Amino acid sequence: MSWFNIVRHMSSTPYLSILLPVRNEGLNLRIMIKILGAVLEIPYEIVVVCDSQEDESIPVVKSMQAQYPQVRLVINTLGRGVINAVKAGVNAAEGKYVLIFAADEVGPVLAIRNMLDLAEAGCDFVSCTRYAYGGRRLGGSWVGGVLSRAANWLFYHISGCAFTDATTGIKLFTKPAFEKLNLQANPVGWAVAFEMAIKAQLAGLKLGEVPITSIDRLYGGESTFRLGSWLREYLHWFWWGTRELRRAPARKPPVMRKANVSAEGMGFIAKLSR
Ligand SMILES: Nc1nc2c(ncn2[C@@H]2O[C@H](COP(=O)(O)OP(=O)(O)O)[C@@H](O)[C@H]2O)c(=O)[nH]1
Ligand SMILES: [Mg+2]
Repeated sequence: MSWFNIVRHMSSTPYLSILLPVRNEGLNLRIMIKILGAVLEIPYEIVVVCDSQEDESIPVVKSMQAQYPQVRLVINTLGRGVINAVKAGVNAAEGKYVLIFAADEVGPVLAIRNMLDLAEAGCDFVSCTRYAYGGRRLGGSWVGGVLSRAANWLFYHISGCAFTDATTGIKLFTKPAFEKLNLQANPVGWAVAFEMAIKAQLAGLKLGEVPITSIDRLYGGESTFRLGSWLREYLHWFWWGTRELRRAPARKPPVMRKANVSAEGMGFIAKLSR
C-alpha cells in the first residue's frame, strides 16, 4: 500500500491544506473545487481566502459547501492583497502541509502528488517550475510571460538562487517553515511568492522543485497583472534577493526534484476525463 493510501485510511483531519487566495473568482473557483475533489485521494481541506465580505467568490463557496464540506471560507482581515490572504490562510490552515494554489491554474493540479512526495522525503519548502525540467507555461498575458521567463532566467544565473522559477505562486511547506520566512512584500500581485522563494533559501530550508504545465485562465476571468505597479515591487525583490543570496554561504544549495507523473498519476487524468 502506498503512503498516500495509508494516510487516507488513517486520518480524518486534513493532511493537506490548499489555500486559494481569490478576488472575485466565479467560474474558475467553482471548477477548481470540483477538479481538486476529483483528483485528491488524501484528507484535504480547501481554504478559500477573500479580502472582503463583498467578494463575488463568497456565494460560490457557500453554494458548494454542502457538496464539498472540506471547503472553508476565510475572510482576510490582515490587509488587502495576496500576501495578507496567504498569511490569513496559513493561520487558519489545519493540515500537516500547506499548499498555496491559484484558482485559475489548471495544470499544476497534477503536480500536487509529486510535491507531497518531496515533502515526505524531507523537503520543508517545495516550489514549482514552469521553466525547466519539462515545466511549461501556456496561456496568460504574453508580456507577463516574456518578462517572467527572462527575469527568472537572469535571477537564476546571477543570484545563485536554487530555483529555476522563483516567482511561481504554487508552493508547499509546513507551518514551522512558513514562520521562518517573515514575509514583508508590499501587497502587489504575487510578489510575495518571489520573496518566499528567496527567503526559503536564505533560511536554510530543505528545498524541492517540481515541474508544472501552467495553464492560466483556461476558463476566463480577468488577470490582476498590471505591468507598471508590479515592475517596481518585483525589481525590489530581484535586487534584494541577488544581494542577499550572493552573500549567503551556500550558492545554489541542493534542490530535490521530482518530474515523472507516476502510473497512479495517469490514473488521475483518466478519472478526470470520465
Ligand atoms: N485574496 C486575494 N486574491 C487575489 C488577489 N489578487 C489576485 N488574487 C487571486 O490570485 C489568483 C491568481 O491571480 P491572477 O490575477 O490570475 O494572477 P496572474 O496569473 O499572475 O495574472 C486568482 O485566483 C486571483 O483571484 C488579492 O489581492 N487578494
Ligand atoms: Mg492567473
